[in-house]
Amino acid sequence: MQFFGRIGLLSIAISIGSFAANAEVGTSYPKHRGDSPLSYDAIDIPGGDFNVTDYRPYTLDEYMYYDSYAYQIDVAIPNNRYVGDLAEAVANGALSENVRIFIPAYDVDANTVPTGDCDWDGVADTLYPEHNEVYLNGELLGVLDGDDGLWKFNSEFVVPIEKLRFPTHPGDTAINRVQVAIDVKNKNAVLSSGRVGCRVWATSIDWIGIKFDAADSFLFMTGLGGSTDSFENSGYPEYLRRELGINSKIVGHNTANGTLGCSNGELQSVRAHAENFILEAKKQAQLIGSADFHAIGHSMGGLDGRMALNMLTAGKYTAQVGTMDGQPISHELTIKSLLSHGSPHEGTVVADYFGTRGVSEVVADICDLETQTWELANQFLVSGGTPIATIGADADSNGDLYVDINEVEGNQIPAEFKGVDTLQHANFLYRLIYENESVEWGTELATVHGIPMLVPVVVYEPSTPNPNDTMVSVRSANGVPNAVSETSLQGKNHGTILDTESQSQALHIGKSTLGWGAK
Ligand SMILES: [Ca+2]
Ligand SMILES: [Ca+2]
Ligand SMILES: [Ca+2]
Ligand SMILES: [Ca+2]
Repeated sequence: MQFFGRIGLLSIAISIGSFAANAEVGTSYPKHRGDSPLSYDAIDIPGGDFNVTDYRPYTLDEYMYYDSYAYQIDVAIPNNRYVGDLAEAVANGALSENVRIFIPAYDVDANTVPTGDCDWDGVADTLYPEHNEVYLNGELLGVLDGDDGLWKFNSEFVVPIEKLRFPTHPGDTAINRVQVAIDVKNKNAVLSSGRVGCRVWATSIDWIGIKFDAADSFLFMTGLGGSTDSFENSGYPEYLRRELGINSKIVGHNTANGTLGCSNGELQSVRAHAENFILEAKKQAQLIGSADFHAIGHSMGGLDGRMALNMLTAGKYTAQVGTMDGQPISHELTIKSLLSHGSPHEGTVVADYFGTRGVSEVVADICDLETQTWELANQFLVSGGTPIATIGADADSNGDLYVDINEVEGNQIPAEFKGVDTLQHANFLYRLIYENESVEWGTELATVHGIPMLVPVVVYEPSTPNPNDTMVSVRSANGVPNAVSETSLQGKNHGTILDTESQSQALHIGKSTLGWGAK
């Protein structure tokens, strides 16, 4: 028996993996300027949770004595890393309790007691070692350490995170002010003549860095139809915020329509969703000042997520996450993990069935959910080592091969719709998946007007029992090659696979295998 649909599958290997053409330059930030032997990128890449200033004419990289100004160094350092509620984030471990401030300083004569007659009156004055005070947002943190003629990497300034200013809304920028007052003690020294101030010491500062650690936030990927409703009504984002202190963003999309056509195996609509997702992820990265995310996909969203991982493996995608001394900082967009809820990783016979009825020609999304598409896609779709965890479910909680009114509660196909009893439809789909491996157009030899010829017929390939959530089988939902975790829930349908019980399972999986909440 031959299957018409398989011809198109050859194209999948070509279309997957052809994204390198979209490659952008990777992480970029201003180059270090200055004389200290240690650049800031020895600490971390600037941007996100590392705010740096390196280039300020007449301020940084200048050998400076005290003068009439209160502070010889006075810099405003932007912080655009949005972490939501600060206290909530710290309490849940999503944000470090402390901030560390780095200041490489040259020629801080902290250990030399000078002698001299600064006011020329013949009487030796009481003078002091170099005492350079460091302030954050007007509050004294301590003094710079160092020695004569040497660069000293000052990294001892550790302050509670509450002292640092954070943006209160995504897209906002907070300003933190770091000030250094040079040779304060000699500036205020009372000399033998009664005069005040003796110009003794000078110092030079190369750059100032403010470092904290924040956990990566979540991007929710919506299922078939792209509506954000399912996540918005699930309480899922709120649950993760309460439990982990981490904010999230729901990414929706349009339904890919028939203009994409249905060429089995090309994954045109999955790719269109993934491209849209990457675009939205870049926007979110710019708004929150971080290009690292964990992705959570429902239904088709999980497939879009795998395509996005494939695209990120094939080429670099970057997002501007902030600025440093007025220059842009770009980070590589990184999806740290993917968790899918009820995603048909091996396709679904529901799509096959509708495919044989012409629906795939109208809705390209259906086309990309067919089983034969994923038979081959799973061989080519690589995730670049990103951990993927999957959750599937069997809606038939009592195993009587019938989904009753309770078992379809919260499902996309409810027991009743506008006064019509639709329970039979849910049961039709449950049995369709339960009993069949695939539904495809095939051919059979028939005699037409006395002439033997191949005629198209719909072929049901029977399956071993295939428990499912009325849309996706447990096996398909857990069908990602090399998943780090596979979970099968009992008594959850395609809608309730996002419910509170499922969410607490997800949280456990996310924390134990996907690095959720890690800073
Ligand atoms: Ca004197
Ligand atoms: Ca000095
Ligand atoms: Ca510098
Ligand atoms: Ca049942």
